[in-house]
Amino acid sequence: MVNDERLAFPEDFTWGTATASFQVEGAAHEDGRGDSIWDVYCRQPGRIADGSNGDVACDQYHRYPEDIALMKQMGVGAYRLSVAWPRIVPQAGGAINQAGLDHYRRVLDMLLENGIKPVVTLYHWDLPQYLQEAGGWANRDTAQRYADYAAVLAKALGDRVQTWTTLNEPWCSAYLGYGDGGHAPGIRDYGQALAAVHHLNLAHGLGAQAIRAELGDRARISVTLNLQVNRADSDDPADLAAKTRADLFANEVWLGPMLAGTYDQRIHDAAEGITDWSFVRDGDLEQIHQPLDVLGINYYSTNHVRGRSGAGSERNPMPAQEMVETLPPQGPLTAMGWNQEPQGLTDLLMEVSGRFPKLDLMITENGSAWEDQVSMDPSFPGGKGVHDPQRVAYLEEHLRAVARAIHEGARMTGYFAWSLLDNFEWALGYTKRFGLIRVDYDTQERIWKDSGLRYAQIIHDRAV
Ligand code: GBH
Repeated sequence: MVNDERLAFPEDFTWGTATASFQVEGAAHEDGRGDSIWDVYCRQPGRIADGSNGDVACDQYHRYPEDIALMKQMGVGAYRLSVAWPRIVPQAGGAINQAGLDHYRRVLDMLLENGIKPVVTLYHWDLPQYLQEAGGWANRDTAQRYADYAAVLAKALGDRVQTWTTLNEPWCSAYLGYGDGGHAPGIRDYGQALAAVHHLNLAHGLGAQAIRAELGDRARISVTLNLQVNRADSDDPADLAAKTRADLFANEVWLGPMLAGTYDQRIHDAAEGITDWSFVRDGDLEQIHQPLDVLGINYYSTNHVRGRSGAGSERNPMPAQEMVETLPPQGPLTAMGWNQEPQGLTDLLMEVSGRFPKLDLMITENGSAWEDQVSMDPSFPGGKGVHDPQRVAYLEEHLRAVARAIHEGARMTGYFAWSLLDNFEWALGYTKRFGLIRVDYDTQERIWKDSGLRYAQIIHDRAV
């Protein structure tokens, strides 16, 4: 067992929880909000496991005072939330919806009054539908529309927000949205997926510049990536080549342009048969490569790969992965079917730190889904609660993994647990629960779980 010292966290470490607009807000047709690609996707039969949608979700649009009070009780110092683009620019033409901005002003004011720092993501997957009708992220113009939207937010909310995150997991937007179709807009076309990769990179760069132009050094600019920890099954050259190929398309397509101003030549070569890369124009990489104040990393599990012998049937969300075989995850698995490998988080943080030693890092999401049950138990606030020992263990083990990375020199500035609340888990609807606090979807009641109480204790102790 590691000694206590190493499991303590720095005094200025940020403890937070995270959510995303479409997953928690509801109020989908209120105050002038337009449709997002997820509203439309949810209406297509068979897309969402339980046939649900985001119309009500956790109703946080109306219940944010209660949720902020819960965070205050938990002792968190920061809340990572996202702004719904279709609330701010609901229709084609670019007119700004004042009611949308007013809503976020009220939320941010209440967070600040309660001593909770907002960390605002500009884009967590809810693209306005009218932009998808013009091609979505496969269309270069979307990056420019995104920059316009970023400028509006910086101007309207810049006095209340210091830390801005341009994009959440562009991996999912590009590959699940356009390569696989399991996320909105439901397109299955590797050529469009690669165009989306580039236009998301461009959006990041243009958006970062728009925020900087408005707020200068007052803004801390970040992006959140779900960097994949790919483990090769053996030292066999085919297995190592499979890992490299997965790394290139999962991680290097973002890290290269955003942090070093370049696409690795191997990415171009590997995707030669899929696209001619004509969407990458002169000057784009300079636009994308903007100073970053902090890199957000979302981490859930690891991915084990080996070289594929012969043509496989499984289709990877990422292009150019025919040589990559993804191995079945080894248990015990979470309710998502994901493996648990806390060491992967330490390894990832050390690898990123080694490559970008001056860059501050934060975990912008980490958490787990389990089959929760409510028990009547007077020891919980409210007289009932959820005993979720697996989520408690996952939380503790992953925080220890972060602490080990800090001890080894990683510049870790904070940790945001996914999620404050159970919420709309995308294509899985309301069937998977990640919350530290349970949501009863019939009554919208918030119910404490052991994990939420344990997190409060960890924050209080600054140690795990
Ligand atoms: C995050 O995505 C999201 O940011 C958040 O909104 C979401 O609720 C949360 O995590 C929990 O799911 O089998 O090839 O598709 C998680 C992103 C990326 C994790 C893909 C699992 C599986 C690879 N995920 N990954 S694949």
